[in-house]
Amino acid sequence: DKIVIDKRKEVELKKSIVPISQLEASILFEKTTSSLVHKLRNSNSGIIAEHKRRSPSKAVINQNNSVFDVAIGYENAGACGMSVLTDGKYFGGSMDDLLLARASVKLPLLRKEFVIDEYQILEAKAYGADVILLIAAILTRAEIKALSQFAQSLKLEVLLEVHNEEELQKSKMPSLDLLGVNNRNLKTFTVSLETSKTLSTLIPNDFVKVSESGISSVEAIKELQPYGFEGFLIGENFMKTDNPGESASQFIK
Ligand code: IGP
Repeated sequence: DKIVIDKRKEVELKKSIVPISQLEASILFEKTTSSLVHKLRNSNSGIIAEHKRRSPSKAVINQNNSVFDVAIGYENAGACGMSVLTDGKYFGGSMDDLLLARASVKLPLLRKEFVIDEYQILEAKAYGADVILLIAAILTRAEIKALSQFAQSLKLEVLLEVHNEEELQKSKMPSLDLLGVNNRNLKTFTVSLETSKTLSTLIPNDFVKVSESGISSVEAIKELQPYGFEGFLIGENFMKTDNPGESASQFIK
């Protein structure tokens, strides 16, 4: 996988210039994290709103809004959490985006990244994240176990993303907090909410179920709720508009 090779390179380069001791020295490293699980279970919007400038499937989504305006807009709209893409090459994001989001809002923050190494988890913590993403498609069961336990030891929550039954069966373990079903096929980019519906029955109830990608209407959420989904990760639908926060507030109201 091209992206995993890129990430290994990126992590090795970063390790050589920003040692772990420096990440651990960040004042954010001492901050108590806030729970996305708690937010999703105790408020009604269920929305995890994403900051996303572009993606491999769409070259331009948003070039104009600053991350702090988007973050504040999402918080005011009543989102339960915010997802911040930190990958630069494919999504135009950065660690600075995460830091600025952290400085702007109290919402639980998800570092949206292709995590393959503990270093990225320490980095997430040092830049103010509350939750990390692990993607089953690019990790072995042993890697998911080691990375999720490491994240939890730092009081970060873990959202594990799957796209099919095989990935789900491979990944089920107690060290995960949220289980996300990605409606987008990462190879073909086609989106179908049926993916969430089909996999929902196979997800044990001890995980908070999150439906990710391609959600563009309140009706879609109403359709997914009966399948046990409590979290809805939405990016493009908000970010493609001139005012993502305002779009989220109309969606949530
Ligand atoms: C958001 P959308 O279709 O609302 O913009 O999707 C989110 O689910 C998507 O960005 C995403 C993603 C990922 C991005 C889901 N899993 C893994 C990068 C890596």
